[in-house]
Amino acid sequence: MTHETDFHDDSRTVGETPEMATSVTGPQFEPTHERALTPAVGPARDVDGFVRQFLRELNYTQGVPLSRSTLNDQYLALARTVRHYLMQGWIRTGKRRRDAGDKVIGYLSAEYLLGRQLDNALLAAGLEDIAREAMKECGLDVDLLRSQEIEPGLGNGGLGRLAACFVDSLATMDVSCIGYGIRYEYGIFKQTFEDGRQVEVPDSWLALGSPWEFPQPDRAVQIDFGGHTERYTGDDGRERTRWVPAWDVQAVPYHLLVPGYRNGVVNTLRLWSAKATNAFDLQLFNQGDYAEAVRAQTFAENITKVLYPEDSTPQGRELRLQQQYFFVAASIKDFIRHTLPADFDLHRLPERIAFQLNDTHPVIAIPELMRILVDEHDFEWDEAWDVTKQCFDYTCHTLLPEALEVWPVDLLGRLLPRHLEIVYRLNEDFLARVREQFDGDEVRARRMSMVQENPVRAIRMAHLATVAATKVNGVAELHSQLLRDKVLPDFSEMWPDKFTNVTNGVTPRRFVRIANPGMSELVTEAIGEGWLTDLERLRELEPFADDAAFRERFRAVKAGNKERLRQLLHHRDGIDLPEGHLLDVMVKRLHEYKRQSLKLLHVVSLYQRLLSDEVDPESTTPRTVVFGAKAAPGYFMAKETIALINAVAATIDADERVAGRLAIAFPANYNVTLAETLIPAADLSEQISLAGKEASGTGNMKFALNGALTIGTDDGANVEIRQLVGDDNFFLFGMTEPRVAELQAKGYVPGDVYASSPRLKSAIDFLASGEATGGDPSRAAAVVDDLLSSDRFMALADFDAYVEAQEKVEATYADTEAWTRSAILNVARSGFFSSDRSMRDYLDRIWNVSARS
Ligand code: 26W
Repeated sequence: MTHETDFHDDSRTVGETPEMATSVTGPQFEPTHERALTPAVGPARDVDGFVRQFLRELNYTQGVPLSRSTLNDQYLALARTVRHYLMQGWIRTGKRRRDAGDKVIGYLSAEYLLGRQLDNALLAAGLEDIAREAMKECGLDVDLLRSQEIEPGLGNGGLGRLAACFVDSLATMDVSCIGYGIRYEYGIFKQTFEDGRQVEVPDSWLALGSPWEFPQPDRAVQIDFGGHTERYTGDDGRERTRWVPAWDVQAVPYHLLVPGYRNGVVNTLRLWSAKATNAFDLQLFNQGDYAEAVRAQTFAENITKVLYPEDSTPQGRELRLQQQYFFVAASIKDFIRHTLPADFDLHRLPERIAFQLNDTHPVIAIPELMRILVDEHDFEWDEAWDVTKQCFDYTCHTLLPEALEVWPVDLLGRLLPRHLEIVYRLNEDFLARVREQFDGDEVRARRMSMVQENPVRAIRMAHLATVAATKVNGVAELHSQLLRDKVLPDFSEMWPDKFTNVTNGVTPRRFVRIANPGMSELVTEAIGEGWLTDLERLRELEPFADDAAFRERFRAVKAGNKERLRQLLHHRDGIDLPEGHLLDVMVKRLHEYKRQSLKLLHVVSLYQRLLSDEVDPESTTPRTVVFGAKAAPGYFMAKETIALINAVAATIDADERVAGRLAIAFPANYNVTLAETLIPAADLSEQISLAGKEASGTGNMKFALNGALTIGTDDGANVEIRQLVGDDNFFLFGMTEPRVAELQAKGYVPGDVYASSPRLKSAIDFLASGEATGGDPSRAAAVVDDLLSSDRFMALADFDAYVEAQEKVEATYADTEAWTRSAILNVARSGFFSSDRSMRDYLDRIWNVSARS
């Protein structure tokens, strides 16, 4: 240590800058004393100020001198230091919003897949260089400290990551937004492989400290469950209902900071944690029955213990419904009680809040708001419904019928008896309207009902959401169209104007600037600053696609990103990626509709080609295929597919004959952090779902923005990506959605496809024989049997077209200049896919709020 940095010397004063001097007026803060008005001053924005704050955190919060500190101590102190710089922005933003009485976007989402916080906070606050220097002065490496952070994985996949991108954009656009969600103690499981099979390990993301959250136990709210309802006559002589709950828990808010990009704005994410109302039963405890004494506590606190790792197949579990009600009830209560002024007239609620329902998971908020207005605030039913309808909008994120949530009425009635009554009454009113408008069409009424009768009586949450919401949107053009035409056709006939599309987007701060600093620098050099908050400006790169020197530099950046990935996989997974290969990447949740099996069949086919005498291996394009995917723990076929990919990877890896030509890597535990290194390194982006099944995809956008070319079907946002980047810069293959529907209607027989395609037959036979799985045919049995007998997602039907498209990929890749040109054009033409644009669309067409920037 060269500098006197071991212990913070408090005799030195911390620099003050006048612009930072502002008064701290928290929500309930009444200054009663002169001193209370003393401005809180943040640390000086220079290396010295940063070092001082860092040492203060290390010494006084972590309680260690630098010389005795562990990496984790240093990471926590660094995180808290950066957090310090954001606090004034947070306080100011809150005050400004309260003073202005802004309408708030209440984003209700059961998932936020945030990714690491430190990198984003450093970028947003503009502190990257200062932090680097400051750490260097302390003899530390900022990159090493950044890599210590365990990302908060409070989501499963696309839907949760989208929520994280959206709150980032809203802060960057200075829109008043509170993201409401659940503080799961354990996020999405950590994936490990044992003998190639997925094994789930709990994700203890809080274990080593959580420097980004602020608990507010004093703002806990009570959430009720169970019991029954009673009719009674109110003082005014009116017949009323009250809910007499059987048990309750406390919802404790934790807030996280959502910093805008270099605009001083810091919005809030409010995540709820469950705590028992009574820690334990003292009487039982005193009798010595310790386990029984804490039983209630364990029960209550289980509500936010763990994220359900199911993505798209809801299990209808009681605990999941508890989670859903828990977080929306807490959020609405908190908003009314703490965010609105005390005397606020709830008739005007829609002027102050727009709750966005992120899929059906938070839809129980609709009857909850009705209950609050009718039972607790004496609203007339119709009056309450009028207010409620104006407060909600609903986004659907799926097309799979099995992903549409339904809650059995016996479960709902047991857990939330009043809510069930409310839904029944809403449904009665709604069906009366349907019968009136459609001539007493009973069949239609049954189709549209919020209540399904078979196989069990259950509430269709998507119908409830659609009836209540002012606007209902899908997440890509094709998806929104299919939502109108196939999923909710009766509703779109009844209310054509209710339905709209907002194509998803991704935040360029995280997925371009942080993930791909090399390319970002190159872009800035070419077109100047400003594109990171105005991503359509990437268009200005188009002419550079024809500039040979620029292409050369673009390739150098890609090569650097590949090298960075090689280093990471070497250290993280012990995987040694070959150099100089086409890097072909398929990363996303493992699901049959996404068709990882189709990619695997292609790999097998490539392997066969290399082993055959027909092709000179030297003439083929050396290729490394990288998979990344988690399977829902109970999803048998998904887990079999993972095991099969790993078995094929091991076989190919061990086969000297194909060394240097073909490799497969499957790093475990694909997450946001890995995505940030993987995506910028990719040459080829695999987006090969069965047309009509992938609602949008957002990985597809991240790849295009980082200069990978897409091989994809006409599905989800691929359609829009191809339209924008141009047919010449996108490898399209496969059936279109109408063709899929036609084939399905006709009766799809995978065996016929197998029999009629020699290349497919050969790949499947090879796989079935065990030759691709180290001689063990049992490894491939489940997947092969399924493909041949049912192939629900028609992988076989698209196989030949896929292989042909891959041949085009190879031909194009062989022409380095043409490939680079296409890659640059992908970047230049993908600015549309910024989540800032998505947010602008929601603001203009759904929320009717304008952005400040
Ligand atoms: C367990 C029930 C359940 C049901 C559906 C859990 C999760 C879901 C989600 C809707 C699945 C999901 O994440 N959908 C994805 O949302 C992304 C963001 O809009 C889209 O880009 C993906 O295409 C879509 O699959």
